[in-house]
Amino acid sequence: MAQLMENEVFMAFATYAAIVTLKMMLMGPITSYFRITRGSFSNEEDVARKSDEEKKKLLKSHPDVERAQRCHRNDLENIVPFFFIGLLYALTGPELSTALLHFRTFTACRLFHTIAYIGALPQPSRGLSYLVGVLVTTSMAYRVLSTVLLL
Ligand code: GSH
Repeated sequence: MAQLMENEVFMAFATYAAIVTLKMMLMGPITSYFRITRGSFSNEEDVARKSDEEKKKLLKSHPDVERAQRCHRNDLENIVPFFFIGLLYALTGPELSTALLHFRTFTACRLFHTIAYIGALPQPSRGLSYLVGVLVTTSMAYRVLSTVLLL
């Protein structure tokens, strides 16, 4: 582990993996914020102290809460694969500049995807950020597979 931490590509991966993981974790508090400000809860116990009339109003979905949840799910669909593929990719010994290009592009794409999704920006902004992120992960997977298959 100590040896890995001296490897520049692995250090770069650890940095960007931590950034996108923290970004994904931020979706929880963002969803909570929308729940509280929009008055939208899904569990009886969350509104236990309210009157029956208030409960009826609060126990309903809200488009902003659902949007934040979809954004969170999309992060899971993309950041979890980036984490595993990126780790394997870092172990294949790529050039630092190429690795940084992959990690930075993916990170920028996921940050922008969240801004586009939560801000409801016009398409194809969100679609493009998603697509470029997928291409980055696919490119890293290609390097992993070609390295392993040539061994
Ligand atoms: N699970 C995704 C979906 O249902 O849309 C697969 C395709 C995807 O991730 N598309 C991007 C997206 O932001 C670009 S359009 N989808 C919205 C979402 O996952 O809620």
